[in-house]
Amino acid sequence: MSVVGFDVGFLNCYVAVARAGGIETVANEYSDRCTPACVSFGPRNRSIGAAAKSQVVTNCKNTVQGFKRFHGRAFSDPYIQSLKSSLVYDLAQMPSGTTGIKTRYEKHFGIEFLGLLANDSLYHPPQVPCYYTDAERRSVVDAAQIAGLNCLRLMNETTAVALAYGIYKQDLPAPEEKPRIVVFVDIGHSGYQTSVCAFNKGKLKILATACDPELGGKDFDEMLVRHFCEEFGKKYKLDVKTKPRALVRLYQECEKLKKLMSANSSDLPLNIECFMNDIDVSGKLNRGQFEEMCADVLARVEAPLHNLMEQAKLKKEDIYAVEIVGGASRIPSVKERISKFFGKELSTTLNADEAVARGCALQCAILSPAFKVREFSITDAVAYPISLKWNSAAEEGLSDCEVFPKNHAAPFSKVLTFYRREPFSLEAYYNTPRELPYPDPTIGQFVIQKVVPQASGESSKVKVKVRVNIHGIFSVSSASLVEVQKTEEGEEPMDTEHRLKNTQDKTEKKSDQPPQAKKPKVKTKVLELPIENSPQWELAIDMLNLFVENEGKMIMQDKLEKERNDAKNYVEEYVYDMRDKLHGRLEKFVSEAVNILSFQLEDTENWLYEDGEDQPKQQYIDKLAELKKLGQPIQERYMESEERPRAFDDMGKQI
Ligand code: ATP
Ligand code: MG
Ligand code: K
Repeated sequence: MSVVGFDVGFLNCYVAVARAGGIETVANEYSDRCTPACVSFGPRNRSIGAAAKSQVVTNCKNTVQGFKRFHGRAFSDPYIQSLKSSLVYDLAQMPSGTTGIKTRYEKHFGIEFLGLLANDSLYHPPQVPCYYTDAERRSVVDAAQIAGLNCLRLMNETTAVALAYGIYKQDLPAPEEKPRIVVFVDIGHSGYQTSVCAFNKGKLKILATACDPELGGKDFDEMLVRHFCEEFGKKYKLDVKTKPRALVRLYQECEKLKKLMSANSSDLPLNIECFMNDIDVSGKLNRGQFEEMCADVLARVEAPLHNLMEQAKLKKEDIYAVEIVGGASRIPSVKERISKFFGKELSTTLNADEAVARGCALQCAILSPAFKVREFSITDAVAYPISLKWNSAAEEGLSDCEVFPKNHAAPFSKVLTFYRREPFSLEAYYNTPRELPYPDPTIGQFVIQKVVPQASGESSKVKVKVRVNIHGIFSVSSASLVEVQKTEEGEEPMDTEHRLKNTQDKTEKKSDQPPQAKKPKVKTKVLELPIENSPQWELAIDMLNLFVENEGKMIMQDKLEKERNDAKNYVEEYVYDMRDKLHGRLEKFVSEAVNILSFQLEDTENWLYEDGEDQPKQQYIDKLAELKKLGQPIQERYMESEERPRAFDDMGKQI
């Protein structure tokens, strides 16, 4: 068994494995530690990672990138609708109302289906941006399940970075001392996240997070693309936006140019051959011009930092270090702005690309009994305040209550007490809708079933446990009814309709009854109540099963397709190899049969490009056997003649 940490980015994926010697970032089949977050659908099979990325231009309609932003989003979401026009591939509405992607396969794929990137043992996705909502998180957990992974913990990206930073530090303040406060900044391709974290020996606590989910490397690319579209429009009279292929190529070249500009402030060229209508295009740009055209993007760097410090109620002097990670954190003017904001040099002690994956692998190693890792406790923070509302029996109307305020510690459970005679429902929602990435603040509906009055006819006391779990997902995790069996004197206090009680996981088992309320002759029995859970945009279980089944089929199909292709390649190789040899070292050993074989080889070559281009595997196997039947005797004659002199040699030596 191995435990693996995954950073599935908007653009890039990194995978780290826990080994006896420590954490190691692993390379993919191309010996590259960075794998593009890309899936391409060919006529028969999928390719993933670098193989898929190589098809963004040639198979642009069926090659999907940047799917991270669709998790748990309704198709009708205005954000999703606004993206549609800028995507090369098409989106589709799934039966549940969520977003899917249209591909050349008959089916439309739910995002869960794509988010997985499962390839051998390499890709498991337990990491999300800290600003992900409940629905987005559930979608990623589903994706992991479809990929056949046991997701130990869905981790916030900046929390993973904080763990990677803290676990090896020997000089953290003792538990009773003032904690060391570190700010983490991750700027990737799509999103910008910051968190402020308090470290003591053996533990970390996220104090606050702030972000701009729409600020990242892609925005700088966008500015460059816009600039060159305009320039090429004037210079070459080309309307680049009308040709998806040209546009995709321009994006690729602009990204390269952007990276070069991080290391170089002089004029840099951008050349693309045969760009559109057989025209070669070229342009140039320097860092000063780049910064000027990106002024609006750069101006957005500070707001999340302000927000972060305000939430944490910290002063800049309280900050021990500012650690930056993520590819776009390498842009000099981004660094400058962050550094200026805090009035200090930034630290780059972590690997900017791999820190998230390494932190996730560390977390898995801590959670897994198979590894002995230094104890390190991680307390994360709730991203958006969560409220519950319900129909109030007493007040004849709607009541609500904030159960988890913003930045509340997580994972965490709380118990609410209700007095009811019949089943009732709770609705969980985010109470600051304007903070959310989408308009619908609903988290889910939870119906507490089988509630009955007491034998006396009075309301029953119902305890409901609500929880934000280790993945950062909210649920009503259990409910129970307290049945009072005998009351001889006194009655249960019923002053409040509901009471909120905090029970950190460790102390959960303690009795909820205030000791004074206990009367000696009262006997109570606790009955577990069933809960009907309907989280918003939930992937229904039959859908999930269908996806799991389809994934199995697709893996099988990918495997069969690979075998078919291999069989075809063997035929092709044999044709070229034998043809060379027939004109080379085999020439002397052929009889009239050579002509037949030569013809056959040529025939087969033509066949491979015509009817034989797309045949079942067996056809290629048969074809190869046919050729070998003719080729084998010739090769045998050759082998014999090679062996003969050597045999004499050996005998000669013996004498
Ligand atoms: P996200 O975290 O938003 O989901 P991601 O994890 O895929 O995305 P990263 O791999 O951290 O993103 O960063 C990729 C981005 O960083 C790209 O926009 C890339 O162009 C940019 N980038 C990488 N290296 C450099 C560099 N040297 N200079 C400027 N930008 C860079
Ligand atoms: Mg990232
Ligand atoms: K462990």
